[in-house]
Amino acid sequence: MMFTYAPAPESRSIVNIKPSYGLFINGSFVDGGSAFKTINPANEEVLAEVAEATKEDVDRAVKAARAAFKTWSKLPGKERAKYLFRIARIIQERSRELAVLESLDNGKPIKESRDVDVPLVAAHFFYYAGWADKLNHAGFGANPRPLGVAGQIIPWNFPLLMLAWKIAPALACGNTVVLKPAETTPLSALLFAEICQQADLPPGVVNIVTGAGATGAALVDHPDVDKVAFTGSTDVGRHIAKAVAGTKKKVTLELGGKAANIIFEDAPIDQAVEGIVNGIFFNQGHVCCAGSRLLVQESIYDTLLESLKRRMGTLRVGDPLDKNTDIGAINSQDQLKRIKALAKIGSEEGAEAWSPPCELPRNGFWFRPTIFTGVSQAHRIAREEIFGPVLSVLTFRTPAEAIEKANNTPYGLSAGIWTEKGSRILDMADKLRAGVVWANTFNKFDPASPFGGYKESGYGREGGRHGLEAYLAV
Ligand code: TXE
Repeated sequence: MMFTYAPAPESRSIVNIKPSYGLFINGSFVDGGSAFKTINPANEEVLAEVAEATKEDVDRAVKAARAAFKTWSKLPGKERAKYLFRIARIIQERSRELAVLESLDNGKPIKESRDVDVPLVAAHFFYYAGWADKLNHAGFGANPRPLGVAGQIIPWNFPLLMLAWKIAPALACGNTVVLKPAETTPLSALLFAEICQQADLPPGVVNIVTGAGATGAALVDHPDVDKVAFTGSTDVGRHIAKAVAGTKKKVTLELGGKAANIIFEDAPIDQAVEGIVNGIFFNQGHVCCAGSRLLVQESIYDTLLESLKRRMGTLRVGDPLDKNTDIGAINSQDQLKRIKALAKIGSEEGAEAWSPPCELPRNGFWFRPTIFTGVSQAHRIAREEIFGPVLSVLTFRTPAEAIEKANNTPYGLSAGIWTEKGSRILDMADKLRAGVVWANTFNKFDPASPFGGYKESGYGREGGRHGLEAYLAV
């Protein structure tokens, strides 16, 4: 899908951030109890105070969603589609504002929020708007029914995009929603709430409750929630799976990853280097499907590493609102601590770290793009999700060894293959235990493509036709 964009939205003044925000319940912003601060991770400036939803607030939101479900679920699909198309168009109209706000609250480079996140958000609403009146006899039964109230919990790495992945299919199928954004990135969800008002979405169809883990837990535990959709850490995912076991609730979990990006000797090196850089440094490596394990065929190891280091030397780390920035800020102090701790373990276990020389801003949370060489499969940096701009480099000799190493992980979300040989791509894609396999590209997303994992990466699929199944009683 193609969109036309206005000039670079590098100015902070494009967005009007209020000093404080309430909860969005039943179509209005309402007071919540206590408040927490959300900060700009690039300079630690407080952006706004946001209400922390209590159990009672979550109950109010679920009740509003339940009441709205009665009429929303009965609307003809083509009427629901009109609202979703309207939301998609407003997202396009307000794309500069959304992109700047997302970069301020999250720390991601403006060229990513402007050219990747926000266009994909609009594309998801357009895509699922198109489905809303085509559900009957589309393989879900003659007259598929929505599940009811969906409780949706999303992380901080793609705040608006994860919201779109969750809200667009849920609404298209006739469900109503209570969504909790992550505590470090609540602002774009609150701007989305304003967009729902602007689109005249009936009150209660979308409710946004801000807060930390306890707010999420209250949503998961609420007896009148019919479906829980979660994207986040494997630990919290496990906890949620236990909490909903034995209840009426359906659940989908999209958890961590440790993807292998596999480079064969016949791959076009320059293209592969771009794919490696995109695979691990896009969004500071805060990506569940990041290509965080590089598997290089031994015969090209030296050439590839030399090209990769040269390319890394050109990456610009710094102000997320500068349109030339390639790598922005780490989203939070906690995440920076996690990245530093694992990188330290990498060095202690004997791997060798390398980063290009680059100056980091004085305030805020920053981590240099880093590669570790001399990594073995037993090293923790080869096994655990780092969720930062840190790449572990391993080697292989044969395709069989590449598959064995790529699959040697508790996760199973994504993988990449770089080779000129079509037959090898098909063979590898079949043998890789990963929900998504990219060939000669990486981190490519489309609303029509299902996304989700195997093993400890979770279960259920989002995106495409499969994404609808998660919100229908089929
Ligand atoms: O995740 P959490 P965190 C991984 C990544 C990262 C690690 C920790 O490896 O380093 O997780 O990140 C809400 N009941 N991913 O601590 O805690 C929370 O408020 C219900 C991968 O930020 O899982 C937020 O909205 N909800 C991942 C959301 O869960 C709870 C993206 C995610 O936060 C809750 C993010 C509870 N008990 C982190 N506790 C991916 N798959 O993309 C917290 N939450």
